[in-house]
Amino acid sequence: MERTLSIVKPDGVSKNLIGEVIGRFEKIGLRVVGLKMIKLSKAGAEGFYAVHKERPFFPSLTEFMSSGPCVVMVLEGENAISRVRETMGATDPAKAAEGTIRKAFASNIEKNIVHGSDSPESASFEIKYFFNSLGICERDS
Ligand code: FUP
Repeated sequence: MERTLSIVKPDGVSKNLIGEVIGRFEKIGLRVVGLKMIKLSKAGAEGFYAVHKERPFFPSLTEFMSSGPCVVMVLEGENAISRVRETMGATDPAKAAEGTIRKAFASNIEKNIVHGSDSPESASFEIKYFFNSLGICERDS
């Protein structure tokens, strides 16, 4: 059993895709064990994406991520990290496979609707970034 952090980014929220994104994760058998809507500050977005702070796209990315509300969630299930990433598709929607969220809805490599942790280490950091233990519910089914 594995947990991962996913975000419906500000473009996904403004396109009314919160239910669509969560529904795709539920359809592949993942369980939502933590969920909330938040508006990141610029500093909050910079902290979340600190691993990318030297990249040229960092100022624009953190501006975008703090431009409107996001929905953040903890998902649980077998191989949750890789299955969320398969469901999302490639970072650049032009390279994303048919049937993925980004292929269907993303505008470009920055405004790409959804985030999912890329490793157990990043999942652990990212879940703690948004949730304490009170915000995560154990589920039997
Ligand atoms: P991903 O894990 O698919 O979200 O992609 P990365 O961790 O490589 O990048 C994190 C975010 O940075 C992407 F979702 C969007 C943004 N990004 C850009 O804006 N331009 C790039 O060239 C690469 C990433």
